[in-house]
Amino acid sequence: MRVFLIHIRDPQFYALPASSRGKNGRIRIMGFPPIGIMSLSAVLKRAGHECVMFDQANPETPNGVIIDEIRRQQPDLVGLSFLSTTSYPYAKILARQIRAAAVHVRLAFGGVFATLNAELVKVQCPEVDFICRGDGEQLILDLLERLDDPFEVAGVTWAKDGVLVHNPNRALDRNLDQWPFPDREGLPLDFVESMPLDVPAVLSMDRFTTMQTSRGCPWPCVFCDIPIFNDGKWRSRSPQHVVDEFKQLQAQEYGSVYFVDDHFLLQPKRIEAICNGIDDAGVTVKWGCEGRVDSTAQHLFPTMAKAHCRTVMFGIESGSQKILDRLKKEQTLAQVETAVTKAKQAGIEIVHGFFVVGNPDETVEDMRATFAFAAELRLDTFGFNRLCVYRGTPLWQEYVRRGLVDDATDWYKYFKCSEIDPTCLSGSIINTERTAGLRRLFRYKLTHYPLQTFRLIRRFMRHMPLRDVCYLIVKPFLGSKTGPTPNETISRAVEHRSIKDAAADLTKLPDVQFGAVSGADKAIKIVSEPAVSQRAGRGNSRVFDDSGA
Ligand code: B12
Ligand code: SF4
Repeated sequence: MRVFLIHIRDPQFYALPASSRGKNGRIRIMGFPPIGIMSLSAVLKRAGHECVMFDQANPETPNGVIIDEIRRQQPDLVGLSFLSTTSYPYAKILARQIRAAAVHVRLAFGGVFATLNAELVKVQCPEVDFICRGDGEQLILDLLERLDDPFEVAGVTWAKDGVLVHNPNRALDRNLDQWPFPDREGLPLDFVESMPLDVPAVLSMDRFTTMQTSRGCPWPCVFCDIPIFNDGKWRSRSPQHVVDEFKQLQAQEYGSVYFVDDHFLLQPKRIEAICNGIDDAGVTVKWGCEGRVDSTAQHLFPTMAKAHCRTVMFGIESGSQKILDRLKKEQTLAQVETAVTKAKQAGIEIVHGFFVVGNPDETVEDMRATFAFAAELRLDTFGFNRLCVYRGTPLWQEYVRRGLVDDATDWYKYFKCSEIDPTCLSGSIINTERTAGLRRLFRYKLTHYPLQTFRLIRRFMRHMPLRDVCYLIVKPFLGSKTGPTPNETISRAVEHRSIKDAAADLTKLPDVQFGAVSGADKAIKIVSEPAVSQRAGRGNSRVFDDSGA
């Protein structure tokens, strides 16, 4: 069968580098590759299906081109893949454009946001036939066999005769080694990482890609939906399987790879085996990963550095123990210090700290403590984002209980906590404190760690255009406004992008809303109700804030 897979993008998270074609003729995109659809494409092709991928970052395949191809090639299934709340409006618009152009094509949504909001998404987007929940590899194969009768396909939310059907969850796939490596060559694009990513993943201008060696995380952080997406479990690929993928990357001339694992540092034996395998195979691809500061694998930082691990990123979140506890982070400030110090001592070139400000119950003193703490740590790079709340997280549930969000009407929005939670500092205080904190932090770094700072800036200059380096340095000081900035509003996509005109009418198509819940199978009667999409289309969704350093 023929399947089209489309990766939906939030334009904030990619850009075309100044010279947009590499020596190999492929268009170069600064951003992360769409590893979700690349994984599914490899699975489909191995099973004998035909698969064509599109990435909204590709300037040569705007929505109009994708739609023309759908009309021309009549795929059996078109899958739209998107990660988060902020890309949902773009997915919705494209789905409506496709439906308007190709009345009979089967449409599917997948990804974290769609998984966690499946029934609501299905009701709001009746033009999408299947909302696919959780891992997609086996699911998409099963779905292709039963497009007309998906009752038996676990993990699919769909509708029969106007009644919503939420098939049972799919059992978690523990045998990740059974799947082929992602189809990285199937798109005519080369990815490089650098700006506009707030986070310098590996910091190079080499051919860049991502890899997933494990899935999930069992910790209870209140702002995170990963434990829910993965049923609180952590699953991993075998070291040999990971090393074999590294060998393939080396053969395909990738220079750097970033692990999109939620917690790579979980299992010491596995990490050691991967590092030894990389060394033994003579692989020189640089890599980076994320993990918790309480990892028991810290004695392996030297081994990782030797195996070309260049970047380790920690979710530090706060310099106030009170706030760490409020966020249920289950880590101590002492653990943070130990992890960062050990990583630097081991020779990891870039140690990055993710921080959040604007937390519930956070005071000005807590914020100042966070910047002071960040200054003293031997971090190379850091980001201070304002905490946002997403449906599916424990914090969202708390806000529902406290009457701060309405699950029925707010589910597709996301909010800076400070905009809705009276226990947070106000937006203007947070921004003022953040700017002042960053100034102090930079001054401290320059005076106390001049060599480290100089080396870092030199490294940035080597790998990034001067314009981007300057932007990276001044960006934290630019965000003094309160409330969602124009760049941060989802409506920007609907109101200001080139797809505006084509999409405007389509976003006014009637949505549907919950009617009656009928029976134990959670089937829900769908009734037409025009208000929802127009609300969404008008862009009253609040959005996010993300100023990194
Ligand atoms: C890498 C990453 C990024 C990258 C983007 C990469 C890219 N290509 O666009 C960057 C750094 C840019 C980024 C940015 C953001 N991210 Co992010 N990101 C991730 C991360 C760590 C990994 C995603 C990934 O590559 N997974 C690996 C692939 C293989 O999995 P997958 O895409 O889910 O696909 C599988 C299934 O979902 C399914 N599937 C997917 N699509 C489809 C389609 C069909 C038809 C089918 C059948 C199946 C299917 O099959 C695939 C294989 O099993 C996730 C955490 C996570 N574990 O998912 C957070 C995550 C998705 N991000 C999140 C957030 C909040 C953001 C930001 C909004 C952050 C911010 N405040 O700015 C932005 C917005 C990005 C956007 N809208 O595009 C949240 C989403 C929460 C939510 N409910 O919305 C997550 C879950 C992190 C978290 N802990 O909360 N992110
Ligand atoms: S440790 Fe990280 S991935 Fe795990 S629940 Fe907390 S924030 Fe999410």
